[in-house]
Amino acid sequence: MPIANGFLDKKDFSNEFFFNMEVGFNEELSLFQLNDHPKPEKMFNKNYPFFTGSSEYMKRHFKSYAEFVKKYLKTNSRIIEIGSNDGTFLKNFDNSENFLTGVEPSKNVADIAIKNNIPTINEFFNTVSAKKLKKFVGNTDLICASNVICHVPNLNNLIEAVDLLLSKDGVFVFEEPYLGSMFEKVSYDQIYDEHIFMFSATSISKIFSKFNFYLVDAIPQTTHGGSMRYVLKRFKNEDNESLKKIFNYEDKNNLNKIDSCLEFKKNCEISKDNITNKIKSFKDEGRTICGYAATSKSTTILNYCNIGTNYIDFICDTTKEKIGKFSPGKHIPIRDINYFHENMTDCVYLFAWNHKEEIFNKEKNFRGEWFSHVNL
Ligand code: DWN
Repeated sequence: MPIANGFLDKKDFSNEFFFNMEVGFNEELSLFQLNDHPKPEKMFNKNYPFFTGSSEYMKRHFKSYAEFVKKYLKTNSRIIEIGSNDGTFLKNFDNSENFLTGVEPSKNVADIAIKNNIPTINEFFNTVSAKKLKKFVGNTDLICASNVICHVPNLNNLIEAVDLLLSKDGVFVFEEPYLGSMFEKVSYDQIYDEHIFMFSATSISKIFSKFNFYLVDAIPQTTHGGSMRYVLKRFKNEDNESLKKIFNYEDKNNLNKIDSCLEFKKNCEISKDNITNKIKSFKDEGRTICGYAATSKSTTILNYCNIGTNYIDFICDTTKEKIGKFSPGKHIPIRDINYFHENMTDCVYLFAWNHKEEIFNKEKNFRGEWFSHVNL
């Protein structure tokens, strides 16, 4: 696999980086994870091309996520967001009532947040940056993250950093793609270099209890094709019925055992055959195909299923940092959305299937066939 967000120029084709992507399951922690991964600096640097604010739906989601966590704040509480990207989440708080700090390793996205007056430190969140932060922010009542914790290879160090900064009755809340949803939808495109872990409530509870943090709530989210919001504290609440239900679901569906992974593996192979046969039949019928949204996820699909420019003419996307470049590994040209509007193909592979409502709403004039490896 190449770097999922490593969109590149023609001149860089010959020295493109590839790694062997393989997943494993840690039975002690019930943790689905990559066996090996590229160094974080290879992915999160001054050229990271993903901006949280690229989806209107996600902006609304972050507004309601901010409303949800406000109950944990006191006057003058400090909020830290790990992996704060362009500040889309933090901008829902008033910096004069609560003190905000974003910690974001990718310089280009951190710069956007700073430009929008969101105090942001351009660093990886770990015990080193946490010790520096502690000196000038002291204790924090709320630490949040979204689609970030699964990107951090050294979870032990991350939790130690949270422990260092979080006040005694502080709360750590984060959202991540959910293992149960990935298994149900066979959305194996959630697996790529950045996503080192695919969590379940069981794995989160087991990991954090080693550090005396307790999972006190888990709330399913529709974002990114099925995510889970986890709420962790240093002490246990009274029994939470909805959390119990989630643990029961995970038990019943063997999410804490390797058996569910082996079933998933078979389903991925079936999905790969189905999608390649579908694309081949479109071609045989003389229909043209393009991709919609050059997502990180599309890198997994295209490279795992060996789909290149022999099938897909171009991928359209709204991100200016991707437009004019080529997709990682398969080198499909990335065009802007106007190009798609002027050169509509007969069929469109929706790579951002997780944003389908937003995209279908924008593309009402498209009369051809949408398709994807998951049900649309
Ligand atoms: O965890 C991660 C999630 C949150 O975001 C990261 N590792 C990277 C990224 O994953 P992704 O690239 O699969 O994210 P999305 O949100 O599924 O796709 C974003 C891409 O889709 C951007 O390149 C913009 C594009 N897009 C578009 O062209 N038109 C998105 C929308 C909503 C649109 O209307």
